[in-house]
Amino acid sequence: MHLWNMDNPQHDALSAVTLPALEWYWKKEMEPFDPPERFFRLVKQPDEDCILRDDFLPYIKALLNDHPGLEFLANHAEFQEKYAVTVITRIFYSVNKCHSGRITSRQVRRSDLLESFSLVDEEEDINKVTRYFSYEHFYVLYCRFWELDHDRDYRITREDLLKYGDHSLSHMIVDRIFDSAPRPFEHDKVDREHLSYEDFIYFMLSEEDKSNEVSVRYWFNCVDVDGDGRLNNMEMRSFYAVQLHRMQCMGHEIVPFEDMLCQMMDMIKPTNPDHLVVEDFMQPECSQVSGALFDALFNLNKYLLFEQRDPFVERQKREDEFETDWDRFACIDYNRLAMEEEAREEEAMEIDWVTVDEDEEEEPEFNGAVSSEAPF
Ligand SMILES: [Ca+2]
Ligand SMILES: [Ca+2]
Repeated sequence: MHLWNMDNPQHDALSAVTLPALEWYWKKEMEPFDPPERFFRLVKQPDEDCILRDDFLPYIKALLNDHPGLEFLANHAEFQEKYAVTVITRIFYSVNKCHSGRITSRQVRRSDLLESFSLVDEEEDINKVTRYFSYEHFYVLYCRFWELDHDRDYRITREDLLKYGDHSLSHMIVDRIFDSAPRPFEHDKVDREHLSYEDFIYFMLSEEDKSNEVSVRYWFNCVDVDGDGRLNNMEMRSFYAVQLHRMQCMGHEIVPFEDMLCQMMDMIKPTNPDHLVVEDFMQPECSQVSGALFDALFNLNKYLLFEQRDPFVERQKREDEFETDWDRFACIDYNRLAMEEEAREEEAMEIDWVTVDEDEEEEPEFNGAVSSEAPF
């Protein structure tokens, strides 16, 4: 309608779509183009040359109204909104690799957006649509954010992020995440003291799957402190020094920097042994090991796991049903959260019984005691 009104100023402005307007639209905007270009033109605003964040909203709203897998969210406007934010941010993470916040026609063409949109249209089990739309993936992302955002102002601080994954990140990488990691939106006024939920999604997707191009660039950017596009010994050594200190404090056997680096270089086999460039991490045989170097530099818990890895578990991992490390992580973490939630519910029921038995009249005072619970 907007397009028609812009293109036909000689007519009275339309307030509803008429058949001639629809035919005109089809002939002008759809018929001459192939499916990816049609998708692009349909989603973007008529006077823009790229897709912006809010352009996906009407489609996610329609999905929330019609998809059987999302029916149970019908009376929870707040979670519907968070679901939409999550799906849209995940789309930008994978499709808008340059993180400009503007998806171009070329990016649509090189992405799996069309397949994902048509899959979610056909597939009744929303959790099978692991690209962008899975409810379980949303649940995991949002619960993890909720756990850290204890004051409920919808943003997290450096202190909060240090608690992520059982305090697995070093303070040095947390500072770099806040100071220089890519952010999805609001580029002109980035709040470097906080991470929004959208920023957190970028962080968490990168943290839990270090084997794809977007996450490699995310972490590379964080460790490349001088920004020259190379990871040199000094940069890696300074991150590793913080890890060494933590290993010592916790009484773990320490691995000297040179030994760690030597082991990593043997796996990554960079073109130039003096420094690493992003392309070194992108070699196909490298995708499963490149994350190990990043973990060695800033994620103590994962590095210790890597050091003690069990070849049997490694093989199982390679042969399981999951396409990506993120899918595997999200499935395991969803089950963990669901079990915790179940245990909490059982506990709450027991408390209820006790209250009813002992002190029936005071029961209403229990309201409000649930603020630390997960949001669902
Ligand atoms: Ca907060
Ligand atoms: Ca550098």
